[in-house]
Amino acid sequence: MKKSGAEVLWESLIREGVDVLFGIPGGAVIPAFDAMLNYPKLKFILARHEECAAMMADGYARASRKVGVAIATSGPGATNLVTGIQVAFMDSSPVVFITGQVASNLLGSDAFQETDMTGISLPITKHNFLITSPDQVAQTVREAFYIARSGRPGPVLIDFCKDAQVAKTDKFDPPEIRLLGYHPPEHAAPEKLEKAAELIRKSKRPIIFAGHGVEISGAGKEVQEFAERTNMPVAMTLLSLGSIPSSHPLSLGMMGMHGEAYCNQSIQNADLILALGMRFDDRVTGNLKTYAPGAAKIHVDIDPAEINKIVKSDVSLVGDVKMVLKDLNPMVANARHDDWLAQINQWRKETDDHDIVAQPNNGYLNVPQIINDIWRVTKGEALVVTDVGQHQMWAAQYYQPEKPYSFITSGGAGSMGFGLPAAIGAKVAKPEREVWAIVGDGGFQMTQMDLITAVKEGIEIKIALMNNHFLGMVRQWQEFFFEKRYSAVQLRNPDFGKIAEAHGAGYRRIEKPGEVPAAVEFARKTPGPVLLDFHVQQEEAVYPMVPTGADLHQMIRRPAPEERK
Ligand SMILES: Cc1ncc(C[n+]2csc(CCOP(=O)(O)OP(=O)(O)O)c2C)c(N)n1
Repeated sequence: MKKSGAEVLWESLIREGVDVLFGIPGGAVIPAFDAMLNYPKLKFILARHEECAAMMADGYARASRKVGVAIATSGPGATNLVTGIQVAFMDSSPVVFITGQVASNLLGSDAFQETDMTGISLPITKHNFLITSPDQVAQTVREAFYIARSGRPGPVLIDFCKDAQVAKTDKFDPPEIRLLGYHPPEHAAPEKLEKAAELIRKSKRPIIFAGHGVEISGAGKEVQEFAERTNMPVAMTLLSLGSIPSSHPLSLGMMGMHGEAYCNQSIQNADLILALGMRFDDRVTGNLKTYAPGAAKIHVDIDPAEINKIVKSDVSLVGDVKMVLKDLNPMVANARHDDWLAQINQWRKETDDHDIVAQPNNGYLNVPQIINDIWRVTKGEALVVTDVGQHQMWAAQYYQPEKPYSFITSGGAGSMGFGLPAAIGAKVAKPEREVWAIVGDGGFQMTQMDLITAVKEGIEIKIALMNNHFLGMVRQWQEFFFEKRYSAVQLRNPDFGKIAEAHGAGYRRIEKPGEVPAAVEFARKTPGPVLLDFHVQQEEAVYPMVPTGADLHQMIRRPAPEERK
């Protein structure tokens, strides 16, 4: 018996292991949504904005390590996904986006709600497909999932013409993958491994960089073992926090613009960098001309396009981080670097940047303190999802995860609005985990409409809103680099209590430092989504900070306690 293209779509998704998807219907996908009713195995979560659906699917993918799926109609529905697609692309997140498209005979005619999604999404997807016949559906879905999750993961778009959803086909059996020329590498070349091992054996001041690729390849354990055996400290990127436990003595915490001062000092003084699955983003390197000047560089990445793109490597190992480390491990002897680690610990002692005790005790609520309280109450075990801004950097500094897959944030794209929907997706993926969204008042207002989705679906997320009445991160830049000329950063905020109430979510307003732990407990005990509205000090800055383009060790440091307000 023949099946419609829409039926083949759902059956193919189920075959790929999909059990939940996010989206909003519309004219060009009504046939697909109609057929979905026949597959009760699939849970559909109706978002209020396609951007949120995209970010929910992304949060789901990052928390579950499965492929996320979001679906939208053509035209405005599809273009509303674009920011979410870009976020997934920049952070190598495996999400399959399905968009309705006008009937194939209308393509290119400016038909109602026609948008060239192939053209629009080309630079921000790993791959995209246009389906014009039901015969293509099974094959396309199979390949889309394979591409999204294999090698360096990424978003894949399937643009699905309406007539192909309706028309019938007898091609729905599990197809073979036929992707000529697409062979993600796993193992690096043996002669290069030997060169890398030699550099590691010779080095006196080595450092490991753990990038997002460590989490993607599930190599946290291998990295930790390798670091312990070779006695190499580990610096992490924003996206790999938790890939080795933050409390591990070899952990240097986060590198880069708002990274630990001693971490950046270590990088600048290292004689060897072993960079694992990271892409040397400008937020990480600072001035490239003076970056890690004395260090030989070994770059491990599954994507050959990343090699020598920003930082020239002495040895490049193209392969999966986990496989490469497994191969490299037996080639490198146990080592000690006592002098080097003593030096790093000296730098560590000299900085009180991340010392909560040294925070100003001026009666104001401050964000580091709040995040530290959430960390203490949840024992560092929660899955934290952040929005973008100052609170994101403070969360990275003060919520120190012990486990991988515990810190989800929009890194490469840095997209405000990500926190709430991604937290919803993460909680759907990991219902057994405590999920906290840490958001700013600016970013929260970009996607707060989807609070209702969390309420309706009974999704237990706890939201810590850092309400400083500013677009804080931009304000900080204006304070530091534009002589405090505040342009378009002051926020007049709505009554968030009424917003929470309107959506049916729990709420508490917090104004004094002593109220924080009880509020966190209140959120944990109250069923359903809860919004904690922290009225924090308005003009605080994130320290340390490497100004854009400055040398990595030229950080603006936190003023001494007596100089603080
Ligand atoms: C979609 C989007 N628009 C604009 C920006 C630029 N931007 C980066 S941080 C920021 C301010 C964030 O303010 P808020 O959400 O209140 O968080 P805070 O920095 O105060 O913690 C802005 C406007 C962005 N990153 N993303």
